[in-house]
Amino acid sequence: GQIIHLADYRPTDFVLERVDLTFELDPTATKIEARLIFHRREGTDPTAPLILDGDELSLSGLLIDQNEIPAERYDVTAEKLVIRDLPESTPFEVTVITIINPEANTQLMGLYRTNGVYCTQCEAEGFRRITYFPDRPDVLAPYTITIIADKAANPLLLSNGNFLGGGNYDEGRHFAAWFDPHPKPSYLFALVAGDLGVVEDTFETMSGNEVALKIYVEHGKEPRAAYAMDALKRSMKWDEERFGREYDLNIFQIVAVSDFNMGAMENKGLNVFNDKYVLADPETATDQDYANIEAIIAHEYFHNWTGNRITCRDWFQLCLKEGLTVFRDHEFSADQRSRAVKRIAEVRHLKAEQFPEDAGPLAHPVRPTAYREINNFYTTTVYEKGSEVTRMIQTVLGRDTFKKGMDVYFERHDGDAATVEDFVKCFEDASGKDLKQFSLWYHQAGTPLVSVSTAYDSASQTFSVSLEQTVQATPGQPNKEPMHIPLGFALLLDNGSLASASSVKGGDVTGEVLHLTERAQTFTFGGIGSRPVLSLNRGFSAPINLHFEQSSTDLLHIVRHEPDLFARWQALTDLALPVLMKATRDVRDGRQPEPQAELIATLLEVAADDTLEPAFRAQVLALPSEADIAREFGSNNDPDAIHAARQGILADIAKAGQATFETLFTSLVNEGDFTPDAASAGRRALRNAALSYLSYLDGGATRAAEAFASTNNMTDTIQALTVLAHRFPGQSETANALGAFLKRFQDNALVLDKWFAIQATIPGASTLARVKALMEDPHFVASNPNRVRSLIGSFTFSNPTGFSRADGEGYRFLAQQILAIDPKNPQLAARLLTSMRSWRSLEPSRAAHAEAALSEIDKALSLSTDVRDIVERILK
Ligand code: B3K
Ligand code: ZN
Repeated sequence: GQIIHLADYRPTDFVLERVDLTFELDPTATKIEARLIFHRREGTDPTAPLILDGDELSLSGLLIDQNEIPAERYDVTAEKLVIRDLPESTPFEVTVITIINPEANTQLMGLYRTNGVYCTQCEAEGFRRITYFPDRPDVLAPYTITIIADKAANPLLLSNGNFLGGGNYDEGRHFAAWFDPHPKPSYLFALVAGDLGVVEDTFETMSGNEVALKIYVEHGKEPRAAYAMDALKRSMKWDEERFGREYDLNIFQIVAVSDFNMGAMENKGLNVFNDKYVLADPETATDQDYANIEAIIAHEYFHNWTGNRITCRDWFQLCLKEGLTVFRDHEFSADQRSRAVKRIAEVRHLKAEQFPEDAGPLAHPVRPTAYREINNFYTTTVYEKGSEVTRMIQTVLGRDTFKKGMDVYFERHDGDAATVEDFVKCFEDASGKDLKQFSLWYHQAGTPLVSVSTAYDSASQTFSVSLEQTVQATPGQPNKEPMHIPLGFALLLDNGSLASASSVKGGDVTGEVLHLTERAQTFTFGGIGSRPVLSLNRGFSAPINLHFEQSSTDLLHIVRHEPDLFARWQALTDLALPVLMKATRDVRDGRQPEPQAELIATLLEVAADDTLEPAFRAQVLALPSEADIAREFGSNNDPDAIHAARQGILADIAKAGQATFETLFTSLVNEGDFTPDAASAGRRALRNAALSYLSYLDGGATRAAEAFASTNNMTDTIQALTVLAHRFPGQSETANALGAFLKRFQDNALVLDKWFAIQATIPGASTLARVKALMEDPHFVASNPNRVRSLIGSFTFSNPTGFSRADGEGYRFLAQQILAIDPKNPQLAARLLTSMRSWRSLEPSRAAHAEAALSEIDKALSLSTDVRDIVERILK
């Protein structure tokens, strides 16, 4: 694959007016007749040929206006169909007939079969695996779809839009026709056919239209779709209330399938979901599963406006729909749950996934300018940093003006394939502000580092804050411009109240936001009667690293007095990280780590504070992860030292807090039936955090085994099983519990995924052997992406001591797996390979092993473009 550049964008020579597709479904030879009406775009070369994309297609017919095209007027190659001598000014109809083999489609792109169900995935470039087509997001048309199939095997025939009608044919076949009036790009096309159960409901939109809601799942699993349906209705209501966006067809359908490369897909009116993000009940789903379902159902639904009604001009603009839609789903979840706890979880995720990407060889801007394989750009930078950039627009303009800008965007660009520049312009027009410097957030890769120092002068009653920003070089971007960084802040006084300055000099401050726009800038606040404590980047207003050597006294002041819970959590993290790093250095250098009375006392104070919500206390007790510590070091990492140091501190906390943890564990039992609401989930989280600490004390395994045996919901079951497996991997309690769990849930694929993941994340060098053995287990299904991710992905992404074992065997194992998976499913292989993205930050001997394993992959002769692209960028 060659490199595609944003600068080369130009519109197509032909305008597509209408699409009419007929599918004759067959497991190994499906026939597709595509009738496409085009006209030549005004002002383009009247001799230009029509160029259509294709991939692994067999062409069995080609006509213009119903007449066969003579062979000398067209060429077919592996990737293109080129047709010449087309009419200069009149519209014409091209008929393309192709034959494809859904059963043989292991890439899960285009039309494929999963558990006997026909299903499609077209984003980004899967439609070209169905028929020859201008397969790019700026070609929009209304679609009419006819599906013909065997009725007994496929009672259900679904596509986008509204149902037109259907009927029976001879030989046991039947057909259904669908029409989607909203012009859409091919990546939003979907077809599903098979035999599935359905859960139905209705929604009345704000202008009184009734929408039929249907969620299709495997027969027998209908009760497990109730929560997804509830989340869907709440999402539809929320988008009306918050953004004035109403649904626009008379039916909205979701299909859950078990083989899917990602989470879900927002096809117009017919979302296709990984069943992991649809199916839930108390017995089989954790609180995290419920939260994920709610967020992803909302995300895909919100795409109906941000993605579908307004789509992307080209794939460089991916963040236009993804970053914006993640922001919308974050806001939705924050409104449904606890805003502060949701924000903590978002920032944890951003720092764990996006910061390492931005600091390593795969760093790219939120709006990239070149790619080789677009599937490799569905990244946390495009999604999560893209969301943070949208959030910053709201922070810079204020919530009301942001809403006005969104209204302008929906009004101005409905029906368009738009760009990031179009989007930003709407906010400039709504606010009258120039967002040129702000837009660097879309164009400059890398996480800015802001260094802070403060000074208080009692004579002049001024408090000054000096800030300096730098952004490190990233691939292709050696030099960076200063960015506009909106920093939420508060000045906390001794008595816990907030100071309000009588004047500000040195820069722009609006409300509670300080705008850093220069490379170095000092803000001076006047009328401050006593030395305040600065709380900076409140709510994580900007996705940056802060270098601010705040005293532990000041941090403790924030922990106790900040009205903003997120800022309290941030301050606790800032207290804990240096302690964990110091302990890591001690372990590495063979010293005994010092006791950490102050940190431990503070954590226990928060843990026992019943005025704070349990979910927040659970987040605090989780401490920074091993990956957080590694990221903070940035280089020369030894995962074993990090693990040992962190375990030592956890054990110290457990000892000091035994009484507190006993109380939490016994008192936080939810009364009555299980409910997945945020408050109940928070109590479970805190109780399980206590259980985890208690495992460091005498009788820990017995207690965890008892907890495991007495749970009535999957959250508690998984937490107890994780404690057993991770803390006592070799003990009989663990073997018994793993065995009992397998026996009970062996018929439930999604629960089995958890069984594999727990074992794959057992710390230590011996887990590799366990992972290899589990690959031979009859329950391991190599063709199922969820299963591969749960075993191999959990191991490589979430088990630092197991994967990065000192002898490099973990990396060699991954290289073998990549080479085995790539020929069948390149997207899955490429995604797994990104678990190596931080290899250069390892200590030299592990880094050498990692490089050698990567070179093994690089040397392979027939890599997919997906893996080729990642391995070359990662090694560069
Ligand atoms: N838009 C899809 C992702 C498609 C990934 C293609 N490799 C799901 C989502 O972001 O909502
Ligand atoms: Zn999305």
